[in-house]
Amino acid sequence: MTLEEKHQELRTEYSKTKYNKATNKHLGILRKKIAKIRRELSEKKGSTGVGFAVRKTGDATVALVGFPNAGKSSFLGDITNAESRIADYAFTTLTVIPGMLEYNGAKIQILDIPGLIEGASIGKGGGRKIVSVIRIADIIAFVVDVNNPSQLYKLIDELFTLDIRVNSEPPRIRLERRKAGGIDIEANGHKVPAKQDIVSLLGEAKMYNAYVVFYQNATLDDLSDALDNNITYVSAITLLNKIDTVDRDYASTMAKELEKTTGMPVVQISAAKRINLESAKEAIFSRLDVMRIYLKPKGGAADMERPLIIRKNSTVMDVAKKLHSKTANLLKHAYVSGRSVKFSNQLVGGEHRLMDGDMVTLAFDK
Ligand SMILES: Nc1nc2c(ncn2[C@@H]2O[C@H](COP(=O)(O)OP(=O)(O)O)[C@@H](O)[C@H]2O)c(=O)[nH]1
Ligand SMILES: [Mg+2]
Repeated sequence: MTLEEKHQELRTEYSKTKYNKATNKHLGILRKKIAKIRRELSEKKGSTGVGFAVRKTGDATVALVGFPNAGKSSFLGDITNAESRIADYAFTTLTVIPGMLEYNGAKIQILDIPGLIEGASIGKGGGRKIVSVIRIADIIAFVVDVNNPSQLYKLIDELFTLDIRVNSEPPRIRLERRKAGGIDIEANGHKVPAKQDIVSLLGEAKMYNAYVVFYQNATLDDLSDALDNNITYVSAITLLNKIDTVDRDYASTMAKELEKTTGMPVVQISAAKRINLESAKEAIFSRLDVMRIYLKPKGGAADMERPLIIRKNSTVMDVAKKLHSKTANLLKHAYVSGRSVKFSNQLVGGEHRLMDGDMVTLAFDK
């Protein structure tokens, strides 16, 4: 059997297997096998690592992912300013259409990725290209037709076989190669696989001497993910579109169900009738894990129109680095007003953690 035939066979078995508690494990194994064959196929075709460049601009990037006709282009057109829309990028087998959304003072680049159709990416290297776009994205926004909600599961699985894990964290397992001494395992009281299984899995990766530390309960699948540097972890939200075409109760039942099974926020929208677009923007913004910091020059007024957009949990020093990468080490202290402090204009050091909406004045050594 050729690799292509094997791939097709596994996909057929996969799509015939119904989701339930009993088949869950089997499906997981199938997904792993499909991912492995797909990797081998793309290596054979010499297309591994052939990504393509999308210019990353703005404060953050969102990838729109969905089946054809789910409403991606309509949504992009709704929320991005036509004037600020950049010309389309054309690529040989894949086109990515970018738009810019301004929200809460942040410039958010939205990339419409057409062509993520079940199975279609295989063989043309298309899968790797999709991966290269998703890798530069901070989050994914799935666009799903409310009339066909199971699209969401298919999309998540499709990405899984492309080594993209949606809404999951990298396993907290430390792997340290050693020169000798065999495999040493530190379970730290967590539930971990049997030693012989760990040894044989590491053996497949040609790791015969290593120190393995678990910081969480883990399965062999988790360990296999920890061994793999090609896996991308990304968080996502779902836009459940075309709610104008169904009963309101039906739409909310579906939204709740998807939220429960996938653990991600689901926003009900209609791109065509422009329903709930504000909630969609808000959901995107809060999933981005960024915050707004208002900069106030000493003795001047803060610019309330253009906040600095920076990762949540950033410190005063992170802000200094983002503003003045070369002179950040000259930071003396800062004055902060807002939720992260008790008083307004409170004197803080570089290590102080800021919160969304804080106002900051930086003081540097001359
Ligand atoms: N009724 C309805 N139709 C929609 C909605 N959003 C998109 N459509 C229609 O669905 C079709 C596909 O939309 P499009 O944005 O091109 O989908 P894409 O292939 O995901 O980019 C078009 O005919 C749209 O007018 C919606 O919210 N409600
Ligand atoms: Mg489209």
